[in-house]
Amino acid sequence: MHLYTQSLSPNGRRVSVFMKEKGIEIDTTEVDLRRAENLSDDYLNKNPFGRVPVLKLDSGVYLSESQAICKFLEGIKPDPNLFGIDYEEAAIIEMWSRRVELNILMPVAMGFRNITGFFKDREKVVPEWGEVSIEVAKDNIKLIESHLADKQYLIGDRYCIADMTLAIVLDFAKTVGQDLLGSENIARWHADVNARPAFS
Ligand SMILES: N[C@@H](CCC(=O)N[C@@H](CS)C(=O)NCC(=O)O)C(=O)O
Repeated sequence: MHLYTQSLSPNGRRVSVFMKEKGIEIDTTEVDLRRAENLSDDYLNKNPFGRVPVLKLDSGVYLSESQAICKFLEGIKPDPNLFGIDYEEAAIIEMWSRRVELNILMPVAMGFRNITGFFKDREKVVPEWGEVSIEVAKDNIKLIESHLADKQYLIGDRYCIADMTLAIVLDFAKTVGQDLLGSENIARWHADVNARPAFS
C-alpha cells in the first residue's frame, strides 16, 4: 500500500490519526498542495477530483475519500473498533459521521477556503459565503454541545470515528482563527479526545 496525503490537512489528518489508533504504518508521499501537485496529470490519474488523501491498495486500486480509506484500514485491522461492532452501532456511527461531515466539516472548510482564499489559484473565492459558512458551523456546533450534555462521546460511552473527525475539524478551525471549542460540553469532550495517544 502507499498513501498520498498532506498529513497536516484536516482530511489527511483523519487518515494519519486513524492509522495511529490502529497502529498501522504505510509508506507515504507528502503531496504539496500549495504547489498544486494534487492537480498534476499524474495525481489526477489517482484521484480525478484532485484531493488528498489517496491510498493505493496492493490490488492497484486508488482509494480516495478519507472515510473510505479509514473503513478499508478498519477491515485490515479491526481492533480497536471505530466503525461499529454490529449493524445497529455501525448505522449510528454512520449517522454521526455524516452529521459531522455535512454540518461541521463542510461549513468550516468553506469558511476557510472562502475567507482566506488559500486556494484562490484554483477556485472562485466568495468571502461572504465563507462568513456565512462559519455562522452555519457555529449554529450547528450548538446542537452537538446540547447532545454531549449527558454523553461522554457522540454515540454515548465510547469513542468512534465520528469523534475523531469532529475533533480534527475543530482543531483545524482553531488554527485558522475559528474557535468552536468554547462551550462547556464540547471543551470537556475535546480535551478527552485530544488526550488520546493517536492525537499526540
Ligand atoms: N471528501 C474528501 C475531501 C478531501 C479534501 O478536500 N482534501 C483537501 C485537503 S483537507 C485537499 O486535497 N485540498 C486541495 C485542493 O483543494 O486543491 C475526503 O474526505 O478525503
